[in-house]
Amino acid sequence: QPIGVFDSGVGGLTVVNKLRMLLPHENIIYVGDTKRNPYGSRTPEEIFSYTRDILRFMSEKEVKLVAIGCNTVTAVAYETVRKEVPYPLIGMSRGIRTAREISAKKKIAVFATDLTIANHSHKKMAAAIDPDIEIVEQACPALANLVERGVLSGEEIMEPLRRYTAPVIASGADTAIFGCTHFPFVQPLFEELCGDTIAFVDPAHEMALQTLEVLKKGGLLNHDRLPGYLRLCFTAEARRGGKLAEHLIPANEFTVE
Ligand code: DGN
Repeated sequence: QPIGVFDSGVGGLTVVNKLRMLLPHENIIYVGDTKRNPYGSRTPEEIFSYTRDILRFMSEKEVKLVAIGCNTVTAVAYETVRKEVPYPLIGMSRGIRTAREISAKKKIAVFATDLTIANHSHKKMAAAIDPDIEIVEQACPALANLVERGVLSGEEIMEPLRRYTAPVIASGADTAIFGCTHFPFVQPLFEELCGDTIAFVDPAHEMALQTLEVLKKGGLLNHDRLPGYLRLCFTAEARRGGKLAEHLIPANEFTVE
């Protein structure tokens, strides 16, 4: 049985990437909702409806677990929809635990979509883990869409990135979390702008560890010695999705539908 992973578009591929490193024998079905992207500026009702559509599709594919590769869906819908499905549903990790280990100042920035920032979900989780952590929230409204369109370098993306990183640099945060799964695609650009002062955390790593743990506990690990397959499904423009996937995953290792 496969694992399901989904996102509003290509962002969740950064999660697939980490999952495949940690769980190379698992089969993965990925759904990128490229038709209805971006989710970051949708209403909560729309997010619920899209999420339920995708989870229905995953049920038809008889998945044994679904990992949500999208912070926006996790922030808005996770707590409700997890009770509606017969398999374990894992929300996108917030990366707070990893960031806390790294941050000497306990001053941690979060780059995310408008909707995720408006939800303050990183702030809430940080407060629950360690009240001494200070979270600096930075919405990046244009960024997910640029990455989605494959704009991974040049002035078109550097201009908004400079605007988003400047206040975070000024805040003195020493660590930053990618609070949107599209953003690790452009980690080198973030690093170019933030110099050596900020360390970046991709929460997909925490999430992959959590997935491993849930599979193990449920006796659901695939003990096949063969490498797992990866099937990428996009609700529109499958070729574009497949092209971006090549940035992360060796080209001949997946099929696109
Ligand atoms: N990749 C998604 C996230 O992590 O929030 C959302 C991107 C989007 O649709 N704007």
